[in-house]
Amino acid sequence: MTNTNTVVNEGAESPAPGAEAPNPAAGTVLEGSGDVTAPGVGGDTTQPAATTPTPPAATTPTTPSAPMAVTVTYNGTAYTPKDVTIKKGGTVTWKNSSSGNMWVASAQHPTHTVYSGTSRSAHCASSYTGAKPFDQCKGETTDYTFAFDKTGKHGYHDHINASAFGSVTVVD
Ligand SMILES: [Cu+2]
Repeated sequence: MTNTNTVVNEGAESPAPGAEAPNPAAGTVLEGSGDVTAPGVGGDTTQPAATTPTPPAATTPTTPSAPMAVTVTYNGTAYTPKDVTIKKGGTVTWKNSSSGNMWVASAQHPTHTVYSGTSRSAHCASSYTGAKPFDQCKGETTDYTFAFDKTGKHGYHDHINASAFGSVTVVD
């Protein structure tokens, strides 16, 4: 019998589990290393000012500006249109469609002082040299035009037939 020494090479030990102990330093949680500053904490959390979307400027219907020139027709008994509005510096032309004379004049009948501040006897006198009065100063079959540079509502009438009247509103 031959003993076969079966040499079992057992020497080979399994390599020491080289697994080295994990470096203790690694993964060490550095405690107290500071506050985990939450972003925004402490700071002024400036919220983007609640942006209230400004509605596109309330589209105010653009007021049609007053005209610079208006025509009023006089038929001998009434002015049409009776009340008109013009822009400051604008003019009103009274068309005399009657068969007779027309005498447009500022209120108040019979002195006509309201618009110009002077009376008919003064501003219609041939010697008058002041500003042109709002007074036709005589009856005419023709048209009459007057430029207004004073804002406000100015009443007028026909000096020949004072029951016919109207107004001119002058705006800036
Ligand atoms: Cu009058």
